[in-house]
Amino acid sequence: MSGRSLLELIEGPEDLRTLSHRELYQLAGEIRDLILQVTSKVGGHLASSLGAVELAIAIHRVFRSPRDRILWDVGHQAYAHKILTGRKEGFLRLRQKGGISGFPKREESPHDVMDAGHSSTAISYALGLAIARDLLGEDYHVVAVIGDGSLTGGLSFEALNQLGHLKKRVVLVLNDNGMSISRNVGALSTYLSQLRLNPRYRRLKDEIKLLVDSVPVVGQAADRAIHALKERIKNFLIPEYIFEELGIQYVGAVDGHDIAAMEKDLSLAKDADGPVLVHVITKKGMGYPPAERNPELYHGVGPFHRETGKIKPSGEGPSYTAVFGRTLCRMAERERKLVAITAAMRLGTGLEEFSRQFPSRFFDVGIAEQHAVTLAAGLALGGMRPVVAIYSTFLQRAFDQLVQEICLQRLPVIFAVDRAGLVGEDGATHHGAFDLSYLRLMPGMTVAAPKDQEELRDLLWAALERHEPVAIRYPKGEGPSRRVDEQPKRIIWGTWEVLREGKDLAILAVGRMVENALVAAEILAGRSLEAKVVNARFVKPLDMAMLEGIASSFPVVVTLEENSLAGGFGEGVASALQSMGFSGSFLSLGLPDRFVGHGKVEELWEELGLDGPRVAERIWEAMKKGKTGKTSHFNAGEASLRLLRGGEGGA
Ligand SMILES: Cc1ncc(C[n+]2csc(CCOP(=O)(O)OP(=O)(O)O)c2C)c(N)n1
Repeated sequence: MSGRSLLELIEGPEDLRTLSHRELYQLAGEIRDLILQVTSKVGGHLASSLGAVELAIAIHRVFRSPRDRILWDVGHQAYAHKILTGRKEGFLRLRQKGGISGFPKREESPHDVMDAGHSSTAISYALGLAIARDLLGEDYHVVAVIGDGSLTGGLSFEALNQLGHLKKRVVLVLNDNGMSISRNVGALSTYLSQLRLNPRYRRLKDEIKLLVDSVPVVGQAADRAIHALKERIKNFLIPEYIFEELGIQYVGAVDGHDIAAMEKDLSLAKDADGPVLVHVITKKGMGYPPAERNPELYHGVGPFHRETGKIKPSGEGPSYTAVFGRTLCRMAERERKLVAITAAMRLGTGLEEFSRQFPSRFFDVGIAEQHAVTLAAGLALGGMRPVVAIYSTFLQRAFDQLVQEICLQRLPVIFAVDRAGLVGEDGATHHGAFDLSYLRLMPGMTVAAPKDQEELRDLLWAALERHEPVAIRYPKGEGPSRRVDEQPKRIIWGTWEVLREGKDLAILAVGRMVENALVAAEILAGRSLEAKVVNARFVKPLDMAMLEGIASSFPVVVTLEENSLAGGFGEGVASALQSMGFSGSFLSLGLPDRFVGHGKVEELWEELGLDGPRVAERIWEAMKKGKTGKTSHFNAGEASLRLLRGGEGGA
């Protein structure tokens, strides 16, 4: 092999066609190198993407993107696809503000068929595209690449059900590495590992068919009866493929790092006139030993040392997630009925230790948030105390279950809503921007948000004493607490906490924004504006007693939250103030009514005017205008300062 770079020659997928198989493997090595170079600096979905390099090459050689539509479920494994489709330079700015996204994104490239991020959507999208194609008389292939983990999501089954029925021409590529983020779980996973581990399975099927068919039939009269009997014997003896039972042809299993073998099977699938599933076996983390050894750790990883694989510490103090995990173990020691549920995020939600200490009380349900919530409802009906740990963005999937199965019946389930607020580099699909809005509207749901990790511990213990639904939302990463011991402090349920006294205005801040409010108050104090700062740790119900006191003694009330302003805490406070007859001015700061992109959290706060100095500036500006104008409504960027007199303002 020459020393020249092949990647340099690849401007688009068509450039792959001229390369020999030997060169393709060299190219795969160069792609892996680039992925490692970039993710070791900025983090990303490393192990999944390393596992899908040869797969991306084979697919792009057999199909013609963007004419043929290639869909990557979740999209976290699509780095090689990005690099092969004209974004190798852009890849250097992966996940950075203004740079390319870590997931497929339509605005980024015609090769990205849909915006992805949440799992188990690709088969539905693919079927939709295939129906549209046929109705419009167009001619292209639709290829959906889905992992064995994502196949466990209920949405995938709903789509398979209709795909097998309509028999549309779609190629499904099952990228099976035996892993979700953690080891994949469930009956389907066990079934797939049978197919994966036993290459004789397919041969056995063919052999039985041949054997039964070769038994001679004697005489005309016996012909039909014996034919029927033969079919029954075959059905009884042959281990059927679940997919074929659903009407989807099965091809494989094929080695997902053997480009030629995959090209052969993909070409076969391409020529079929109905739905085909190509079962591809890949190794998560392929080509980078630390990720091969521990694919769970390197699934979604922060910056790491490339030579040693050592992950760089992200900050001082324990993360909220770690405090949740540790506290839950202590709670489980005290409360024997406590059970913990995760939807395929054991590590991410901090439940690793719990799963080890209490294996019979730990449930990983797969990527199945709706089921996780309903399972919790069943467990609660059966007398258990379930704690469901799900990221804010993924809990969106279970909106209806939260309403119907939990709140309507006032079941005592605790929701640990991790990754609330901005998550940074994963961007729009992963920000926890809406949980306060969607949880607030549910009757009977208590919604709480700690200002730091210690308060998370205290809220969890306090929630265990309640016999009603409680959601506690907290952000990614570390907070202000440097050390968190295990002894909880008592919290009076439903109360807010005054952190700083002032007389000119009151800032009511939620969760991580409490710190920013304190910074803002300090800056405003330098301009002779004395701000009272309140830790509004209960978003629902509000601390009405404290709010009434504030409404009657402050001319200006400001709310600050890391949630969409639409339906968020600020709206709740505004309508409460209005019903109290508050006659002062109100300013509400939070996430705007648009999707926020990716970048470091601090950069995004800066862009949105939510870091301490910008919060101070926005309050200052709004109050300056308010003081001089004293009219009904002022705009301060995304925020508005309004008088809440005479039925005006509100939400
Ligand atoms: C609805 C939803 N829940 C959870 C996640 C988090 N998540 C991202 S990838 C992943 C595992 C996917 O496993 P698999 O499809 O097998 O892909 P692999 O990473 O193993 O290649 C999970 C749980 C998500 N993206 N969407």
